[in-house]
Amino acid sequence: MRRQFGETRSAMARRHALISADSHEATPMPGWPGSRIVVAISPQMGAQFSQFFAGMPEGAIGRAPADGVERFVFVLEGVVSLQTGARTERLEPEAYALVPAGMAHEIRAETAARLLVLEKRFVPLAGAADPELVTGTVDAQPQRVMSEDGLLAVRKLIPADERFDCEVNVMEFQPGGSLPYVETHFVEHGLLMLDGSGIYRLEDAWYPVAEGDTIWMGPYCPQWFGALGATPSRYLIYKNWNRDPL
Ligand code: UGY
Ligand code: MN
Repeated sequence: MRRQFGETRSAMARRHALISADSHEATPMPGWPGSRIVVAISPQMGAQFSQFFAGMPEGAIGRAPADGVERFVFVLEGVVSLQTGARTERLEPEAYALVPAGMAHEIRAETAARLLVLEKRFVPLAGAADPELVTGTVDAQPQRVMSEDGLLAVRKLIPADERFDCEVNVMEFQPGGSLPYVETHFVEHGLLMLDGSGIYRLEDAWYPVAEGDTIWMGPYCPQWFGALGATPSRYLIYKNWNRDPL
């Protein structure tokens, strides 16, 4: 990308956005003193959640979001501790946590760290119990094959029951693997390319994408991905889930 000529792969459309790292813009964020915050997805573009990167120097603190907001944290680099009441979890790269709305907590960078953070207003479900704190690591989750050719597999990071109003999955594509069809659905997605590269179809545009790219897919954004290159591709993908659209 030739930045001196004003070029970028970042693109904004009605139902989708691609944000490549060359166009990241840091902003201050209450609750994250001293951290480098880059908001990649936000309600300002039409999303009903926010997704940001937090670059934390060693010793930096991240405080809880506003009341009613749940938070998913994924460690990209470094080590953080997550303190909720008397419980402290150590999170290393590929570890994650879903902190329910209203749960007091603090994130502390034990080393310089880089996090992906997703936040949304929790949608309670009448009759369902309150969600609990979820923590885990990607490789500890079972891998389910999703395509007849065996080239696509998924790991689900959040329990599938109705207490939870969202899903976060890691989709893993062997070279040449693809989504089996062009999806169109009412749920939206926040996506981060973790490894590899490929072509993402979003609405009527096809984009080359690679590790570090963020994608927002709004409701009904036609979507398809095909993995390219000699090594597997992986992405982390959020969706609102388990709730009636009405
Ligand atoms: O779960 C999903 O909707 C997922 N298969 N979508 C996607 O990868 N774009
Ligand atoms: Mn989808």
